[in-house]
Amino acid sequence: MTLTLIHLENSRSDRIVWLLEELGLDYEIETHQRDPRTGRADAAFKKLHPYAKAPMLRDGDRLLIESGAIFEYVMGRYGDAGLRPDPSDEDWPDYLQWMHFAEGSAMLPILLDHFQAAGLAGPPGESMLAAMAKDGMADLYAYVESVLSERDWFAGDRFTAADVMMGWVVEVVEGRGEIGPYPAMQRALERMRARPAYQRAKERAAGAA
Ligand SMILES: N[C@@H](CCC(=O)N[C@@H](CS)C(=O)NCC(=O)O)C(=O)O
Repeated sequence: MTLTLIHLENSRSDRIVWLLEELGLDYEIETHQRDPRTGRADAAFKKLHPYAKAPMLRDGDRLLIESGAIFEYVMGRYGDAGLRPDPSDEDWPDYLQWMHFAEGSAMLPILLDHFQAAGLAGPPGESMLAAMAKDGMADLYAYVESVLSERDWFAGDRFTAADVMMGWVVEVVEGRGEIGPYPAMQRALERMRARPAYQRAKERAAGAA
């Protein structure tokens, strides 16, 4: 079995590198660059799949897209190293929620705000969409902060794959320069970054060619 992560620099595929390191699996990385002007993936990347988005994972003749699906696929097929609570576990509902929340809810207001700030919805800050994005982000940040104020990890008192999914979202908040008022999010990032698999993933993604 050779797993190949089709990796786009500075993207959601950072999550998959971290997950694969947490699981201790062998894998290769095929790195693609973003167009410096548009931020979009390069032409070779776009030819790989009819809905080419990072991350993509190749396993034999299968090519999967969608972060959460790739998480479930890899852990289901190659073992979860204890990072996926069993349905009988009291933390399972939280685990499920955060696994899906990361892409299903959290990224929407962040992307709306990103695009309106880039002027795609008229003058930045003036459209209805800008107001909607700002409200959505305020709700999102308050919710995540309240949960991380009560516990160390998204799905209870131990690290799970949901922390890898949501950890990337918290890194986006930090990357936007907006994490300052949120000490629980900051502490969560410190805990994540202290994990050896996280550090290996960063080195691996940076060195991948
Ligand atoms: N919900 C999808 C989102 C995938 C997505 O939008 N990926 C971005 C990178 S973070 C991408 O491929 N952008 C480059 C492009 O669209 O050309 C997932 O989690 O996999």
